[in-house]
Amino acid sequence: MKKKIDHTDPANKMNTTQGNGGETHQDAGQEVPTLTTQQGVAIADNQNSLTVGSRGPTLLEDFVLREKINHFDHERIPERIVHARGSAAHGYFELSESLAEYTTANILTEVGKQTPLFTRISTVAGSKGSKDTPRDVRGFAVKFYTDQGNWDLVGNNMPIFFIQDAMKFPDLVHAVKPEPDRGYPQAASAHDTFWDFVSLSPETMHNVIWLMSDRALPRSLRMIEGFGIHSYRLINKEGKSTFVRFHWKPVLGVQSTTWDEAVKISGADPDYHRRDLFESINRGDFPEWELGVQLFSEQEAAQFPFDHLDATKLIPEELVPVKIVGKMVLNRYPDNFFAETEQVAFCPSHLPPGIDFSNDPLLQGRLFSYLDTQLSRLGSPNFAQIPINAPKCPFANMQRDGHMQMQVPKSRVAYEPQSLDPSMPRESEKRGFHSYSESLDDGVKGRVRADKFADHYSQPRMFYQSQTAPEQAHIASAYAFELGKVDTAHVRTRMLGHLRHIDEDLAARVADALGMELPEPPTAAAPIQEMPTSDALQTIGRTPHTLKGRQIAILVAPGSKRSEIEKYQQAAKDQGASVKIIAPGREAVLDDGTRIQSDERVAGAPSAMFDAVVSIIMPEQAKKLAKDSSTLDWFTDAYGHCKAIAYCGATDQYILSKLPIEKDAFITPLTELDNFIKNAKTRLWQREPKVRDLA
Ligand code: HDD
Repeated sequence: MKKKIDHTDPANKMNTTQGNGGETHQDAGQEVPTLTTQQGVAIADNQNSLTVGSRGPTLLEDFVLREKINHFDHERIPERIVHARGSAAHGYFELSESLAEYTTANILTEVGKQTPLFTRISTVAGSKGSKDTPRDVRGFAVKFYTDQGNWDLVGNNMPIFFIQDAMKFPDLVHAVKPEPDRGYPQAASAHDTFWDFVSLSPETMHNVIWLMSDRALPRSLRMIEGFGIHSYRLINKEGKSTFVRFHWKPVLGVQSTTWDEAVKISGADPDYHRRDLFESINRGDFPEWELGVQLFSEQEAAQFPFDHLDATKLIPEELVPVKIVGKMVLNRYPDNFFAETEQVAFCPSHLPPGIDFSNDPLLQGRLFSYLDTQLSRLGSPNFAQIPINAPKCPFANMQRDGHMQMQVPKSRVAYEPQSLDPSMPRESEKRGFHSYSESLDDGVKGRVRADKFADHYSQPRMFYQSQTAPEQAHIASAYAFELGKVDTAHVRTRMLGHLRHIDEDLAARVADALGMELPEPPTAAAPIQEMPTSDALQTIGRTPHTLKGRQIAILVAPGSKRSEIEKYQQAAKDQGASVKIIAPGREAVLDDGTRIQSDERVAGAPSAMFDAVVSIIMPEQAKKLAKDSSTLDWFTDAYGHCKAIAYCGATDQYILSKLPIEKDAFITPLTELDNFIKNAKTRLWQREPKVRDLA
């Protein structure tokens, strides 16, 4: 006899989904909705298929089984061709300073107004299931549901892009994605095809050096900047245009990890950034960014030593200051990953009246690509009707039918002009979107690039020279690591030639680390200009000394002193940090006989995941842990990653003294709580050359 599953057993209860609002019944005293098919037919048995006898064949007639399996078979949709791995949150934008002088877009003119939005932050190269912490650019896409229609500001965490013309995008992406014959590497630029392409495309040099910098290794998605990159236009009531570049400045400041941390985190927690976003929003620690604008006229742009329509060029903040006009707050994690984060469709072509495009050839190509890609990804031109994509202001048009049409338009009229139905929508000269009336005299058709686009080295040079010494060392080491993974000698050599144009010292450091000779530099297409350095381009130099948004780990074990743990917990929390308790197990009995729940086991939570570490353990436990390699790595890595460490006597005697750790000002006994708190707000970068052979 077939065994029937007991439906009243709570272990066998299914989760209910939205939309199943049908019938309910009493189950163990609780109202639960009845499980139904898609047609609303109640399901009596969700555990067994319909068979002939208990051991006989399954019947084709079993519509419950067929519908369930059929839907499951089609659950996956194509992942995004780039930016497949992403995490998102709902929130709002609030304007603090009106830009009414420059634009008619309400979102930028009505001070105090809150506009709902959805923001998705992504890596670029990896697949949907790839790790959160590769060396990569981060996508920074914001969908504002403005009352004049959706505005998608689709940018990155770096203010420039790899290429100048959309024509090169498929080549760039094919070069960085896993090599097509072997299917690897995943989520990595450290391979021959990427470096082959970029070394043959000098326009990529600027974004490549950002990619080699600490900006490509964010500590948290809450600690990255965002940039709209391209110049856009703001259009005011008189139809006057002002160019604008958009910036997102994280309220927590910019912070990155070291490469070694990123590598270790990716093994310990591939979802490190997603988890951090989820946890911080759920504990009410809402990520915030200020929106900044760089505003400039056509005449001012003509004086820049570069062309602002070239997306490989940033406009230094010292040249055009960033004016802060509002704030974005992310205060709600999505309810359902697929419905929201996966199905959200950003298109740079989505703009409200008062904002317009520039002629940047990269942006112009994007205006086609995003709308197009949603068709293959989401399967229908009706993707705008999916709740996460639909505008929150009224919308109506004559577009009809198509796959998965959700609307039921009620009229005999589906065309314009018409005179049969006065309730149908009509165009509005007053409210409608007007493209900027730009007069273009240079009307010769051709595949040409502006001469001013030819300078590929001045800005990467400015970027490198603007960095602090530890950051320069990280950049040199990153080039050495990545080129060290390139098997083709002439590709490595070609890259070293480019580096000579960026900075001779950088080139020499990388060549030395690779054991290679420096080649002659290639001919530069335009003279290399000496630009003033800009502190705004640093990461370490701009990381605020704070515990806000950071996380401290306290290692405890059976017998640890509760009073000490609480003292450190409280001090960290007072400064805005969150605390995780790490222990050999998931529970431990403390000195006062009470039991503590740990957040993680030490074997599963390397110190790379935290900003500073504390150890409060008793001698017997310290002796035991001194034989555990993950505990030893915990301390060695905290030291190697230049972090503050607070230790108790037993930790010192049985663990630290056995490790290659040289005591310094950032390694303090438990009694020096204040010093630990001060140190934990930053890193002791001077320690780094002692622990790592940087290029
Ligand atoms: Fe792109 C996705 C950012 C150039 C074609 N891009 C995508 C996303 C971001 C960016 C953040 C993910 C959006 C999301 O979370 O869903 N892309 C950029 C930036 C660029 C840029 C900042 C240069 C300044 N992109 C670019 C070009 C093209 C594309 C030149 C094509 C000609 N991008 C795409 C795409 C994607 C995309 C293939 C993949 C998924 C999607 O659009 O919706 O169409």
